[in-house]
Amino acid sequence: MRKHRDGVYDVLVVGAGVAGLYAIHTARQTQLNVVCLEAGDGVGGTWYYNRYPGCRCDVESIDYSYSFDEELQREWRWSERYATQPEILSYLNHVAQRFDLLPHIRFGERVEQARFDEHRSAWIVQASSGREYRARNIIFATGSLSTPNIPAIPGAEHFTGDVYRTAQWPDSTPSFAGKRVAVIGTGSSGIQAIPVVAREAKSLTVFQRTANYSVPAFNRTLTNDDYERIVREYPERRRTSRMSGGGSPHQAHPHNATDVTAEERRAAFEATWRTGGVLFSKTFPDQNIDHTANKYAREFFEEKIRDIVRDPRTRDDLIPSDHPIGAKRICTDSGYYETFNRDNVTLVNLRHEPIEAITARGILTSAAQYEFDVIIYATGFDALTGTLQRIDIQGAAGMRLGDVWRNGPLTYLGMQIPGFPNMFIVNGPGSPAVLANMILTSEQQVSWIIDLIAHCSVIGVQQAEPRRDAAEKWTEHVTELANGTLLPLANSWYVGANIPGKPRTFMLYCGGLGTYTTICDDVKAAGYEGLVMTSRSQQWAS
Ligand code: NA7
Repeated sequence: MRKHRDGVYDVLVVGAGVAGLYAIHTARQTQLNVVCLEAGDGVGGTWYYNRYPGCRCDVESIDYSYSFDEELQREWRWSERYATQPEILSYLNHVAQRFDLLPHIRFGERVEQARFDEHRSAWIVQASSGREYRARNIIFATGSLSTPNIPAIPGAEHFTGDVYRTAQWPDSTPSFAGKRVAVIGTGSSGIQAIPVVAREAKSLTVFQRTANYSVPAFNRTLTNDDYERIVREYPERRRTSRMSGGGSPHQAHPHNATDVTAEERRAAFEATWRTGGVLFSKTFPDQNIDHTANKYAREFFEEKIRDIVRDPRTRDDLIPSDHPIGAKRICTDSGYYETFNRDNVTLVNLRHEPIEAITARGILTSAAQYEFDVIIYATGFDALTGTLQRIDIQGAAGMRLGDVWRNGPLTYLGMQIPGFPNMFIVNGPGSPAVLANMILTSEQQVSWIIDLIAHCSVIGVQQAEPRRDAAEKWTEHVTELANGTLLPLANSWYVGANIPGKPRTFMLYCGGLGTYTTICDDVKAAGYEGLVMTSRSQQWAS
């Protein structure tokens, strides 16, 4: 790998997940010297760590795959409609090998500090090995959901059984046969793991704090006929996805839920229910903005669940009552609700009996002491800001990211921060991130970032950062858009409510991937409007 003569890389990428791999590839294609530091021992990011049983992507595999290379797109065969974690991980390993990205990655190298040296216009990065790296530009491709949330439950350290975390699952899957297992958490991870663990364990007790909305995946294997059709339709499918709200080709009903008859409404909900998964949240265009439309969707959902779950009390406990459907990402399951009809499965509603402590033998709630051999934490992540705030990031004049974001994240287009020149984030706060297909959002943001870096190099600019007022305006816009929807109304990780003490602010851009892409393209076309660019001899703002 080449460096500049002064030992400074053009680009240092942090993280070798979906976005990081594409950043390495794009930097290389643009003739930039690039190095990537990855804390894990392999590529994959999210898909490297989340190895829990039942782990899958809730976006269809043919959409949740890179679109930048026609041949790659045509040659890779997904076996199922929703890919499992092992299949996605082998896909990402394939991409890393096929595009010769591995020589650029330093594995087992966690970034501990990144400090901007204003005189040299370079980032000085300290890594866990003790090595120091220097780069003109730093791209944090550290993922939206990469720092696990481990709740501080009193006594947790005294439990004498086995403890697992979905987000840090061991390489070899443990056997739960003959074991009494507890799962804490009923988000996407818990909902995927629970049916699989229940089939193996002697008993499974699910500790649920907030009931969630989950829609069956209707997963199936993909046939040769499917593939012929997919390859034929890919160009149009990708074009529609890139300009859509959520990065998938599926369109909402042409009318609002509040403007159609009860029969039409039912038929539309039934159709998206049968399509499967998160798409149910997009049945009608007004479903996430209008309380009445949302109520219709909730009522339909509730009927479905009441049809599946037999025990009346468990059924009631599984029906969400405190937030609109879609205000937390709808989960996608394979037999989740059916699992509660098994004799070996029990649901504990923590709203009725909160956890008081973990003891040597199990979990103590306000109502009972439960005994377990295994506790699985499926308790989510310190999302979007947590990973970056755990790194000591210092911008110009020693400004610390932790201080700048104390009251909530401030970004320009979700990719840059005033006072932090030549620093970029992919799928960070202020961007669509998980509200869209994250492979497409990664491609779009990385391409924009690398274009800007190349542009600066061509015109002799050493430093580029957003103006404070431009970042404030963008961040206000992100908040305003969210406030026009029902999305901030749940205590979700979207608003940081899952982490005690985290400032409550809706962190994602919810105007849709297509609109976001147009805005980013317009900013670029206007000569990177909103950025301050500094050369050795002059400084100008546009
Ligand atoms: P989530 O969706 O944040 O789910 C975490 C779950 O853990 C959720 O049910 C939480 O309840 C529960 N939780 C968190 N802390 C506690 C404590 N202290 N006690 C009891 N229960 C707790 O994370 P996932 O990993 O499942 O999914 C993350 C994303 O991955 C998902 O949105 C998809 O985009 C893919 P709460 O709801 O906070 O009451």
